[in-house]
Amino acid sequence: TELAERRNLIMFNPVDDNDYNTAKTIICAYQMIKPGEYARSHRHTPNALRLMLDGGPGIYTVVNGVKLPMIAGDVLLTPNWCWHSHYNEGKENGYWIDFLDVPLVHLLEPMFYEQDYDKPQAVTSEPKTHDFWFPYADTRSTMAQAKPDANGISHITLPTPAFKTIELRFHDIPAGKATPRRRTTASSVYAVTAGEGRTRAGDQVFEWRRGDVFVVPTWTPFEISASTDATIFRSEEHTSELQS
Ligand code: GTQ
Ligand code: FE2
Repeated sequence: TELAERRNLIMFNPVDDNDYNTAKTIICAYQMIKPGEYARSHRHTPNALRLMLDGGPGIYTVVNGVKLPMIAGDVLLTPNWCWHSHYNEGKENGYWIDFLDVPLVHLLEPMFYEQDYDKPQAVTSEPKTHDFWFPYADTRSTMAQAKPDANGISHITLPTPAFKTIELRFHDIPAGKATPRRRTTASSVYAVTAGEGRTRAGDQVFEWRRGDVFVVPTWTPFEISASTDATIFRSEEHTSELQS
């Protein structure tokens, strides 16, 4: 971590000469934080969010001075130009998935980045609830109220007014259920928080389970099916969405 900005593994799509993007407008990475470590504070114009996978007590992120816990299943936002740093004061490794719209900002051009390495970010508050923090316990209770669609799949969309182009959803797909085959102009990355299943995208099939990430390229027909009860998180970037 003295040499790298973050202990992260970026999931680039090995197509053409690409060496960075996960989807056309999104990069996705696994990030790890070991006990006693902290990821120093910086801010950038790309929007970022994290989906916590695994870890014990004492792992948290600080966004503009606000301290937010990171517990498995939690979603944490760091909207553009917010200072953010991550900490592990516990005994277990922490693992999460980062989603950033860096490739979109590359295309639009205004990439700005600032760092503040001299001291850890000062914590000014430690709220019980916050607009940038979606605890998994709340996600589960909201999901319990959701009415399954015609295919038996329940969805919730996280209220994220700070994000203008990224939509975040959780999907509960019961064992044996599947989405209809469809395609969309949106750019989507999916992360599995529970269960197992498969995604058929074009003529390729990907088996997945908890902790995995898969991407469906825009305008590729796909369907997602669960072999055990499964929960999938979707980060989708779109200006306006067209489906067929
Ligand atoms: O944690 O702030 O995977 O700035 C890539 C860029 C994580 C972060 C990444 C970042 C971060
Ligand atoms: Fe960052």
